[in-house]
Amino acid sequence: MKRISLFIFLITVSLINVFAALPINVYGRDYRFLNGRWDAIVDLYDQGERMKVFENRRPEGASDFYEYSFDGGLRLEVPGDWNSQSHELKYYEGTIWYGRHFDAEPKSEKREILYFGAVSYRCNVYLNGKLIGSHEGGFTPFGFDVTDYLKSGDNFLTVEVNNRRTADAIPALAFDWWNYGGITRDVMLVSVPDNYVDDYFIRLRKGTPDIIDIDMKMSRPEAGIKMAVEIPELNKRFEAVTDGEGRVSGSLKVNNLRRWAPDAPVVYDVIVSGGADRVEEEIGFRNIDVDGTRILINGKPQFMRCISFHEEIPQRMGRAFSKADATMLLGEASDLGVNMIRLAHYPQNEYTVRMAEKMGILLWQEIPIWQGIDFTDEHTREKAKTMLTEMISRDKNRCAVGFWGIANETKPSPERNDFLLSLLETGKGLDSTRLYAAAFDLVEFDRNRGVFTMDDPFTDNLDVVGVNKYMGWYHPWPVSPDKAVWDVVPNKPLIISEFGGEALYGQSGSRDVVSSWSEDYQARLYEDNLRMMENIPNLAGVSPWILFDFRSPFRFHPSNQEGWNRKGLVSDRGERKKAWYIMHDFYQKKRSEK
Ligand code: GCB
Repeated sequence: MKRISLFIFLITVSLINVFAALPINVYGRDYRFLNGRWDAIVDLYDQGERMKVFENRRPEGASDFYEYSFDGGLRLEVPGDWNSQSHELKYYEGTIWYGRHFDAEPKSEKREILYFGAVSYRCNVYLNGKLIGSHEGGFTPFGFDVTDYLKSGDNFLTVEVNNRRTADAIPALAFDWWNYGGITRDVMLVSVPDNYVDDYFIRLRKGTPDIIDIDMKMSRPEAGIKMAVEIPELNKRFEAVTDGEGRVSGSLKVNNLRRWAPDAPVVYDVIVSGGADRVEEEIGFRNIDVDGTRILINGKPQFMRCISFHEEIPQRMGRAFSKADATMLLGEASDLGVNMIRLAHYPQNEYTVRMAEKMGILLWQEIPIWQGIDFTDEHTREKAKTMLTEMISRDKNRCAVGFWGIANETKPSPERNDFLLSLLETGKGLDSTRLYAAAFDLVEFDRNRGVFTMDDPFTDNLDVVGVNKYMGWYHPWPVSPDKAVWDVVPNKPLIISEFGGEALYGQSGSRDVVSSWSEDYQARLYEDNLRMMENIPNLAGVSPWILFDFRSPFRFHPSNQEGWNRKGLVSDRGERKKAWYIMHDFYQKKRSEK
């Protein structure tokens, strides 16, 4: 408990940390990776702080001794979760200290930013023995300006990582996926000019096919700095000088713009410059709107053929983090015939988002507000806002992201409503061009009316409503599937954001018995659900749960689950189940209907 309060203290310190710095689009800059094998110390009882492990001392005098050493112990791959790297760490929830040396040659005209793609779940970062900052939240990037802390020659970087579940965390105490801990995404040292392009938001203006709005910011609040956006292929250039806050805003009219769409993933090379800085980007432009119960992409209605996956490679039983991982996950999704992915249940790595964009796959990206969140806790609310801000800040220039998801399966209460409203306010303050969505599991069958309904007035605040409904799995059918009538958010687009059931690949059994855990029952469940969905009047898309079987401590059945949620259309070893083919055919049909 004490330990967690120390973390909270350090994280609070980090909120006022003068070194916190995160230039947008680190991959478009001058950087070097600090990935690789790091030394590690497992600190189950949280003693490292007291021992000052971050000082990385070695005995010098005859009476010196230290009860730790980074040398000769455990080594862990970065990026990577620790759970999949050692059998003993499979269930580990606690602290691990990561340490590594690296050489640096700081240049006087440059600033050096230490960047972390994600650390799960909370961390304190020390450079050459000094605390430089902290972060909480396992799925979003953060960075620190370490220019004044870097030495010429050898430097020692220590990261204290803790993944203990707590009631005030997001997600909180229990969630249906593996609680991977570690430095799970790229670590980079990014070199930028002294005054650098800190941020930009370049997007198509809502409701117009040809006006690109531009907002940019330099790192220093200094007037008179020239900033520019260039799109060579369109022969367009925007130029302006910063105001006293270091900001620039404006727009470009483009007559011959080809818009990005799921079946036409057009992206343009874009060069953003400011002062001595220059960042290379690829940006696509598209409109996304709602018209009654339909979702429009570039003004045309589109039925969303969606799937979800966790950021996990089941074959490796570990977190996905690389381009190769993104290729595998997106490739399997694309084979299913999707035009959209709901990235479950948290922001996933930038490789996945950028690759999806190139492949023409629309994304629903959400923060891990997943059941069991303490909506009464002010700190938790602030954390949620930070996560939302970090997610939007990283991906606001990714046209593939069409939806920001703010919550999954929450129950109405004044506190919940207030919490989610404040998230919407934060989100829309940063980006009002996308659709805001959340997924709910409150649809019930009203026996008096004989219809499926949902009573959650919060849905009024959203553009698109997701419904997770496990008919034939958690809920027996009250009427036959083709007789099911839905009256759920009738005036809005509804996406069935989850449905499905579990089956062990290769297991045959009765099509009528849930507990057969068979591919046959799962296939029938899919047939039934799709039949029901054909009659949902405001249905704008469907998303089976889930592409791959995934690891979850929720799932203890000894022969059918063994720590795996088996709702995948594809097994943990990549084998397609019968239900995969049903979904594939359905998506083929939907595609030809458009
Ligand atoms: C849900 C959750 C999802 C679970 C799924 C299940 O409603 O949103 O995270 O994994 O159900 O398998 O029960």
